[in-house]
Amino acid sequence: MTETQKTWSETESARYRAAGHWQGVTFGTLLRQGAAGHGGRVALIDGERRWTYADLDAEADRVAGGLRGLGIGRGDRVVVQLPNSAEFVLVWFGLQRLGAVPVHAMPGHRRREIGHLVRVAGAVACVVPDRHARFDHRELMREVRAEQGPGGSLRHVVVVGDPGPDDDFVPFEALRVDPPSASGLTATDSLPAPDPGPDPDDGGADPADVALLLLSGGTTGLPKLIPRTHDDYAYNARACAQVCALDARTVYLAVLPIGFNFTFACPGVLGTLMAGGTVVVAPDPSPQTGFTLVEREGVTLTSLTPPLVPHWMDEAVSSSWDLGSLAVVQVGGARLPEDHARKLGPALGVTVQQVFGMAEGLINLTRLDDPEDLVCATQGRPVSPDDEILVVDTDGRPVPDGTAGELLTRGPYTLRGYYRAEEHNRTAFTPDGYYRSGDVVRRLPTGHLVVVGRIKDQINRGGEKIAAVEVEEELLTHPAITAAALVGVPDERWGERSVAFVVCAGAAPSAREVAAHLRERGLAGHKAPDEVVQVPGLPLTAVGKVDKAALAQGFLRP
Ligand code: OOB
Repeated sequence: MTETQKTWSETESARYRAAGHWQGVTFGTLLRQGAAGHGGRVALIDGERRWTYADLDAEADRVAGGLRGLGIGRGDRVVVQLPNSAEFVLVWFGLQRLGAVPVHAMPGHRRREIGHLVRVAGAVACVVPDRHARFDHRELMREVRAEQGPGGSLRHVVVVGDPGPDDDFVPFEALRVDPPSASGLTATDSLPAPDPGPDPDDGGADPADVALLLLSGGTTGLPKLIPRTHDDYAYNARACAQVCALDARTVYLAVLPIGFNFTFACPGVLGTLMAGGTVVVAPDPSPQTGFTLVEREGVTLTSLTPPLVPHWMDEAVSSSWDLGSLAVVQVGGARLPEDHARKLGPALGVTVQQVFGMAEGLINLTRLDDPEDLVCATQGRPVSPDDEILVVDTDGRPVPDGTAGELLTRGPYTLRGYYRAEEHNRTAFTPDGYYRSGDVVRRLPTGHLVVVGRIKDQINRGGEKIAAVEVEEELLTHPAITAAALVGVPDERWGERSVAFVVCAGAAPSAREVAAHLRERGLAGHKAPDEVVQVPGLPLTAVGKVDKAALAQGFLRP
């Protein structure tokens, strides 16, 4: 297939290289360098299991050996749907070692999302847990495979844990094959002996190649894929690490889903590993689990979404945890109420950092030495001096600082086009390459941005993004529903919750029934509306679009 992936121009690329942003090093090589530089230091901790940099490097080789034995190589896409565990990191670097491309799925994704990702990415394999959160991912993979049919791209399913009765599901353990160069011995092995790759560090990948595919929050049908290159994503992590002053003493606790861009590279897992620090994986986001790990491992940095903040504060003040090592807590993904921002620092004895980022690229951080008012009342400023920001009115004209407008951005780590989405790319970017974020912001003279709203048709439920259109289309497949609009309304706990306004000939289904229907359709659970409200008809704007503002307002004044 000929691909016309939109990317940076030669001039821009040269500029980003000259500035030192793009360093021309792939992730496979970065890990090798890490092992050479601080091989004996602890890189990764998951429960009782620990990997030094040297271990992680050797493990990446083993995983790569097994994946190569399956025929996976440079440029191949592999959907990785793993919960917070060391295996995510091992698989990720194993793929990087081959120049293959992980697609970051979320643990909550179901048949619709995973099937879509496999199709759009043309994925050759999926890596899943056996079971997670009382859900059997092998069952999900059987369904996805059946849907793909014999002509589909999917050739392998790798299962971390028990592969179950399907004899063609590959157990992750059997995948770990020592490369022939290392010892001449193979760890396990019914699998064919691996061929040595063209380059043992990264499968011969070019730093300008796509290194991973992230998921967009989405405003259209199903999630779009965001191509991130080695050069751009390494810079994303490094620039964030610099702002956060990471070094070899950093101990980062991954609380949010590890495949989430925030957790993985802002600075997160990658930023910490690139600084020679230690990553600790939290199996769940509860403050009890988090604080236990802070005490045990001396965690210095972590990141949360706003709905977790009150729980973490309550636990910190009501029990006697020793949180002395914890220096910085980042909060992002959705708007953090200013009041919570002010209380969080004193409650945990930490410096708070607000993070306004997007999988598409641009990351804004408040600085560790910013005055309290900027930390608590803004969502930070761009991490790179070469991030270009425009705040524009509805005609696309720049507005003065202090005035609200849509945020447009381009720069050294912001995409120029979604993956295989030419049609969508025509409207998602300006002709000169700015990404239209759909966020409404005010810029202060300091460069800090305040997120004041959104023009994209998306609901942000405590950091989890829901594309209204996607859910509306699914709601219409319910036999009782003839018209539907999904609207976000303010919510104490989530910041925003989703309300489905439905038109029905008879009685409307309950929220429970709707949730069951959407689950049946294969949709991730967080997309089910929190409430279902029956209306006689959907109000329209002057131009004939559904008037969501009116629906939301009517909801506030019952
Ligand atoms: C992060 O990434 P995504 O791709 O899940 O969502 C991006 C969108 C932004 O366009 C904005 O609408 C919203 O999430 N958002 C915020 C926010 N952080 C993200 N809205 C208000 N305040 C904030 N602090 O959510 C993401 C990626 C990397 C780092 C952090 C968050």
